[in-house]
Amino acid sequence: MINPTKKDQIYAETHEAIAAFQFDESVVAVFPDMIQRSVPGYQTILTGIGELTREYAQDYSNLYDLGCSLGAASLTMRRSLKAKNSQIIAVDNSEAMIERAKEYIQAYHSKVPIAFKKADICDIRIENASVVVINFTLQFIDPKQRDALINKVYRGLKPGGILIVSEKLHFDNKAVQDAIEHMHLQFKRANGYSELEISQKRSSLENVLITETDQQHLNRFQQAGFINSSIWFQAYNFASFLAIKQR
Ligand code: GEK
Repeated sequence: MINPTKKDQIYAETHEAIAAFQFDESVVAVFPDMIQRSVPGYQTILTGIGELTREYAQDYSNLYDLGCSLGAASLTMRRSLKAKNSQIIAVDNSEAMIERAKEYIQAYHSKVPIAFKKADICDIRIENASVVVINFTLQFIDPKQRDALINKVYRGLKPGGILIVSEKLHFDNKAVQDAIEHMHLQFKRANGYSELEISQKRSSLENVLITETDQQHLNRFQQAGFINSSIWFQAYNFASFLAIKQR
């Protein structure tokens, strides 16, 4: 059973060689602690996902949580859901994550079904959707595949449906990039990560987590067909976007 308070110490000791970051058993076991201590505003974003779901989920529709990890966004969506006869589809391509997510979610009872699927989010069908959440997962997708994924989401959304995308960002302006990155470093230090942990984690994420600017994201939403999109929340270099499909 998952222990949501188990501390992330994956990079606390010196690693001889830093392997590319993977969502394997070792990460799954500490995931709630890792994401809380690394992503400023994570909890507020989950609360916002709940609020937006309450407003925008439609009866007889699908709600998607793409890159669900342990299902935190699915849970918050389910708690806030007012729409009738809708279901949540939670997708992740890490076997370890999906298996733990299933166990984890069993602890919470609800009549709203959550269907867990182990799949690449670039390969699945999106249909009859009213809410699609991609919470800190687009950044792990090959940049060449990102346009196709967002286009697919747009096509699969019902009129009036929404897409929520949360991402780590970078900034074109070097002075701004340095200042905000420094604030994020301070956030991690304040949350107990050592210099060794921070630098080893950074190496392991290189070429795995590929950030874009806010404008790149907004342009992609527009090109996919979303007329209405904006950042609705930002903490340092972590932001969440809302895109609404016209009715
Ligand atoms: C949360 N949304 O707690 N297809 C499916 N899943 C993928 C893919 C892919 N191509 N690439 C990566 N993943 C969650 C947090 S974590 C964010 C999401 C982070 C999955 C990967 O296995 C992992 O579970 C998740 O995306 C990213 O609200 O760790 O920073």
